[in-house]
Amino acid sequence: SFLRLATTSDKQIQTLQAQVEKNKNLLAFSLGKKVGKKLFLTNREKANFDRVKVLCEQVEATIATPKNAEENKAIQNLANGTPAFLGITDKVQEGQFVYITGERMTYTNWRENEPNNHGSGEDCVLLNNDGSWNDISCTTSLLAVCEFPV
Ligand code: NAG
Repeated sequence: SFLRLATTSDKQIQTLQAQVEKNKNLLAFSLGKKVGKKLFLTNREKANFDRVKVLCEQVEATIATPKNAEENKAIQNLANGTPAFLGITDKVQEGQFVYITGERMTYTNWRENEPNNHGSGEDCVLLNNDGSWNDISCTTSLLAVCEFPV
């Protein structure tokens, strides 16, 4: 038959996969801080926690959640002196900080005497410009940093 289905060949798929890898490298190099399988990016917007959560979800990412010192440092460098939200809260149970994905925390970097649920209460987490963490009101406007699986 002279009718042919428009299928994608293995070779074309390989070419596309290679191009996707190149694009990832380009993004990581030009914009982000890549650590292992995570790429941290910011749009430089400052917003409250719920807004930052939505901003990240809209691009199929999650709020930056450092799970070791290297990731914490990468977010700190990207934030470049501007305090940022982390994807950690104790909204569900006061004093029990957990990842917004629900899992228990495996790494923390609290500043001395933090978390302290200061004032009328603090259920969100801020990454200070020195890399240390402080619990803070979720209605505070802080830098939006998202993490992308790469
Ligand atoms: C307050 C902080 C609070 C922190 C305390 C330490 C704000 C709104 N509140 O200024 O999170 O625990 O200092 O003394 O920044």
